[in-house]
Amino acid sequence: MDQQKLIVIGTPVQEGTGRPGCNMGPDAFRAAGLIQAFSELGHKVEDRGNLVRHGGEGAHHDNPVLKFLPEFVGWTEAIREAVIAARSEGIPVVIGGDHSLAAGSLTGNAAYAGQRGRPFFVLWLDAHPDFHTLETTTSGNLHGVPMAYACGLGGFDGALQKPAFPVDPKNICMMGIRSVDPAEKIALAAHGVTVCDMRMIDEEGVVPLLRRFLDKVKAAGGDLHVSLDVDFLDPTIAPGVGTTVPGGATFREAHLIMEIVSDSGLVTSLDLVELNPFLDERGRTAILMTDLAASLMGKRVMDRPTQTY
Ligand code: 5AB
Ligand code: MN
Ligand code: MN
Ligand code: MN
Repeated sequence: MDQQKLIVIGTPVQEGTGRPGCNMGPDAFRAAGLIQAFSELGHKVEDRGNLVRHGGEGAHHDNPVLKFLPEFVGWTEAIREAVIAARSEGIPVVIGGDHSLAAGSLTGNAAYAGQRGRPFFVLWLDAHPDFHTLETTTSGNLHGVPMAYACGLGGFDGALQKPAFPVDPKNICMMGIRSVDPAEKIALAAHGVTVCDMRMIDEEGVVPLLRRFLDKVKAAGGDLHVSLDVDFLDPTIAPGVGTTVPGGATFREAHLIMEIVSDSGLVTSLDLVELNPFLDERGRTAILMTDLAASLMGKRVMDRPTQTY
């Protein structure tokens, strides 16, 4: 990847999960050396510090299980605004914070692309599709809704503004999926989202699945947003997250994805989400996530092509 300007935006959001701790995520990324790792790769890095959310007052929806809806609305607005501003200068790297922050980062980055007539693609690395609406969620935890919101699905009316440039569900590739609720299953199929679940990864491997998607992004001349949820990774290597699901991506699968996406030179924005330092073991999850982000931004063991005999 060529030298880029990376703009790091801390978003200490934790209201979207059922448990506290993700508010410490941005500082754990900094302690793990994220800023330095990016600089050492030759990028210009600007750390904009931690965002403060907007008010979100008055947001209401009839589903009684929803938790912290006004906070979610306030964060979404603040993040969208910050991301649009950052995107005009470089690559926004939003460090969370729980995955509800993607409601703002996806819609902000999609708006930037849409205003310039460029198609917008999403590589979603997660155990979960986060494809609930405010109507279908049964947990009420709003880190389960950002992808459906960004696609402009119904079921958010009255609570949130419809995105001006909704993400086309056919431009999404989800990988690592292994926990899907019934309503999400129906919505994903109805909207034609590409879901590479863990079985597909086991059978085919990450490389062909990823290459097919990257070829599509390249052919379309699109922007590419990567959203990396800690629980994409197997909990044995990444314990610092509230929503562990067994059977996740291995250390090498995750790095290989980052390396191949990095080689494509297509990435225009990134989210690093769901890190909960309170649940981590001596910073190992923060360090692994930081190393994956560095791989995505160009860190390599060797420069290719290596010599063969
Ligand atoms: B995460 C669940 N589908 O709606 C729900 O970690 C889990 O950002 C959501 O992917 C997980 O509560 C959200 C059961
Ligand atoms: Mn503001
Ligand atoms: Mn998620
Ligand atoms: Mn998840």
